Amino acid sequence: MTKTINVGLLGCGFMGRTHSNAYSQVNHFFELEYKPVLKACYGREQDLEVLKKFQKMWGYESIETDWKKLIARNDIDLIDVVAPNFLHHDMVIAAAEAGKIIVCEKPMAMSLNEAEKMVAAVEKAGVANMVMFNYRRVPAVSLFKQVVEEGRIGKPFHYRAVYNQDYTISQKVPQGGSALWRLDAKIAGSGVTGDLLAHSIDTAEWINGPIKKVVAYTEIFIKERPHAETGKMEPITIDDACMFLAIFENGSIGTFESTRYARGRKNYSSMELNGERGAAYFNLEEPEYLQFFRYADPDTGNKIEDHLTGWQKILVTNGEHPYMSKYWVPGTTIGYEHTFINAMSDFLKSIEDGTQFQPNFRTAMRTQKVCDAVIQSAKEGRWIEI
Ligand code: SOE
Repeated sequence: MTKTINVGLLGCGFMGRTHSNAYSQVNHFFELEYKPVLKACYGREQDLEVLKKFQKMWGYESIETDWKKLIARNDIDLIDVVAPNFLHHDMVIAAAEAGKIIVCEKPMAMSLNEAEKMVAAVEKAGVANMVMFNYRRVPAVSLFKQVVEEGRIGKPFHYRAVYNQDYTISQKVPQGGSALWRLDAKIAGSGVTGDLLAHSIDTAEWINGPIKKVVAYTEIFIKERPHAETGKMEPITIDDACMFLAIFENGSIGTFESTRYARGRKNYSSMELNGERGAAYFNLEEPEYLQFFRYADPDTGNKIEDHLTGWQKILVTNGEHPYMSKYWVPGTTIGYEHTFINAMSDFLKSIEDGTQFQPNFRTAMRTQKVCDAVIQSAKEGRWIEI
């Protein structure tokens, strides 16, 4: 029997669209006991026209311009927080106190201090909770994790993550407003560290285990930008670029790099792990491929003697690949939006089975802890233990 879950969405921007699409599509591809119903969405009074357009396009039954009122509604089961970062803390705590299921977009908070309070609230309420780190659910990234778990990489030595974009190079790009709040530290918390490297850190710890310590350098290339709402020049306080070294608990060492000034790169997230028995590489500009280098047999550890030994570029679209049996036929690709659908399916299944979805708030708090340590390290110029 299908049970409905009534969704209340807090925010109607880019992430509001990706999450709404996931709720609409998930039951078309995955057989689940639960079916999300788009019950209500929230936007600010001053954005009423945007909100109404959003409601119409995605088919929400109603709108609210007061998020507290939306959370208080008895006909809402699940609160999805896709508002700018500075609102996550208050919205999540209110949703937990109201006993709602909670979905929250990354980064979960502005700081570790906020994240700790959010974890305490959701755990006290005992509600199902997830933080949307959608890139774990790219089939090729899930396959990357599987390859590691199967022992095909062996003892890991190097982890290398990059997450680069190029949309802030021009001095004319303003900060703030509904489109560019990610450049305003009061709204976003941090720059590329929370917005982009949070993804890389989540995936890295999922694939290669906990990070023990970090040392970082951040840069602000453009020191002042006009504010989108006032037109006034204001100093930039977010990190435009960030690089850090990481030591993992398993003894491997990592490099992480992120910038919004990498001319030519739009959403280039890549990761490579080099181990004793093999290596794996993924790059979001070719999301349907996983690259794998097989050096030794995972069972015996013996070198595979072969004059054709080299990198394999695996097209991750077969039924035996993660998530792919739910979509089309081998060789046909899926896209960015499916990473959210896959995550939503896993979340609904975890509610059905009574298990903990990963990453939940507690797991995401670790990523927040690493992000905070990275920012602190860049400020103090020293290694920080996690
Ligand atoms: C920023 O441009 C952004 O939209 C991030 O906020 C998302 O998390 C990332 O997946 C794509 O880029």
